[in-house]
Amino acid sequence: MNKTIIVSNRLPLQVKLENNKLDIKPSVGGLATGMKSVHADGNGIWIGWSGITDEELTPELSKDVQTAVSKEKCVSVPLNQQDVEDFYFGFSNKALWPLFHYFLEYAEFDKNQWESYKEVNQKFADVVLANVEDGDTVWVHDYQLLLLPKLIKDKKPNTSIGFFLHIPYPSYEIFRVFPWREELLHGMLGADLLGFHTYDYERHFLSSVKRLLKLEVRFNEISYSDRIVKVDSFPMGIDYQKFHNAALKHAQHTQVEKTELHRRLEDHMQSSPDAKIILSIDRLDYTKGIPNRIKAFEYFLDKYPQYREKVRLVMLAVPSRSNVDTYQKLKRETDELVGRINGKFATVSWTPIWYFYRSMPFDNLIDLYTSADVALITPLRDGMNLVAKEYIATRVNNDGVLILSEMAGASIEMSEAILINPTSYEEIADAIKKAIEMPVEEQKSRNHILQKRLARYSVEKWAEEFFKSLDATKTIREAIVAK
Ligand code: ADQ
Repeated sequence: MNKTIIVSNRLPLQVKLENNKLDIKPSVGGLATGMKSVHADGNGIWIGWSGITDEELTPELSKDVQTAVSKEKCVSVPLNQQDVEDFYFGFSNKALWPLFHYFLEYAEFDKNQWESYKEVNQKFADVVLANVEDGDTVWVHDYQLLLLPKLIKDKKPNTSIGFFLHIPYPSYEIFRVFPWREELLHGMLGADLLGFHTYDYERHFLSSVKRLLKLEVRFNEISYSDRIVKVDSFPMGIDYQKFHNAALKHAQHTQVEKTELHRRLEDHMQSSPDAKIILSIDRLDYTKGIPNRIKAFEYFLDKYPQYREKVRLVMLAVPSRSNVDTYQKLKRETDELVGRINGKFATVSWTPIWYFYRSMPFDNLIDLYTSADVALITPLRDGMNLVAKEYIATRVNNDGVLILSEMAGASIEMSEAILINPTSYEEIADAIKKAIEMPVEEQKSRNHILQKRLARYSVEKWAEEFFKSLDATKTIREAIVAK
């Protein structure tokens, strides 16, 4: 029986090693949810790194990891510390991530790290090749594995290979800067179907292929040696019901069932019923536009002083890649800005910004989403942005206002939100005012449309559409062979 193999940098598991004891839990991320039905189906497997380096494992523990992950239908790719340093923190996050998000000034193109990127992609390929058979389908995810499709296709041409990029694909003028640009494109073109979040990313990719590789492109199909590679956009959705139902349940929690955060937020609302909560949630990443958001909030408090003590920005920043220096700098800048603005405006009874630098459990995430009158999401670049969609899914009474950056892929499907240019403090400040003053009826009518759309195009639907399209490429391949 043919099977489906999912490949991503990390396995959908949280693997912890404490006192030589393994603790393995399924992770709850969006991708894991979207793939759940595919992964649970038949004899499919998921290949990726467990999060534990070779150096941390004795041969015995290494066997234990394989046995434990295989119970979850996963196979782990062994990576050593140097791989993680050069391939992940190095090339993936210091070259590809900034380049693809238009942060050229942060991109470092280090030849040794590029070599490591190639070696690690080969390590992933070795594990895939040891598990794949003719007729199987392989779905590769994200920017850490751009070379993998070709490494598989070259050895196993009779497999269907899909690739999905979770981050933006930059315009040709940005991509052409990359020193190993042709090799990277050839790596991606090993796939039969390449998926992007938006039509613009798809268009940018096709333009790079045309201009750098001089390949023939007809609509969204590329003639590549004796194959046709299809390119399409598949905007990723969320597990809508999970967020919506959690919010419904949240509203019925008894005093004992409420989390500490829930109670604190309720106290806040009771003590100042007119005060509005503006929420932002993101990984602490320079692409997410955190400093410009804080500065825009300062601008708002300066421009509209009547709202001082009437609004609070609750900002959750999840620690991310904290051993990369640009992320450390961003952390310092964020801490300083929050401190400065709180110092400038705070009164004995009011702190304008509540800033949490940590990861929070799902229940607390729901506490925050459901308590927020406004969600302020201002990335400078973002492949999609699922937080915007999750906020809308939790608005069980249909109220609440989403302010969303035009630079997030999600803005294409969420035009009922207040869309802003994240570099304009003026626009953000005016959007905050508009959001706070928006009549409830208008909030509801905007959110009603958004919710209907999000419920329909869920993450399961996204995976289903991708597979349908990948299956169709199989039919085209068979027709070409038959000719
Ligand atoms: P990310 O850059 O991580 O993803 P995003 O799409 O916003 O960004 O997803 C973040 C996820 O983490 C959300 O599902 C959110 O619920 C969760 N999360 C955020 N803060 C949390 C916290 N404190 N505790 C626990 N969970 C938290 C990349 C791309 C995006 C793209 C996604 C999916 O950069 O543009 O939308 O992949 O393709």
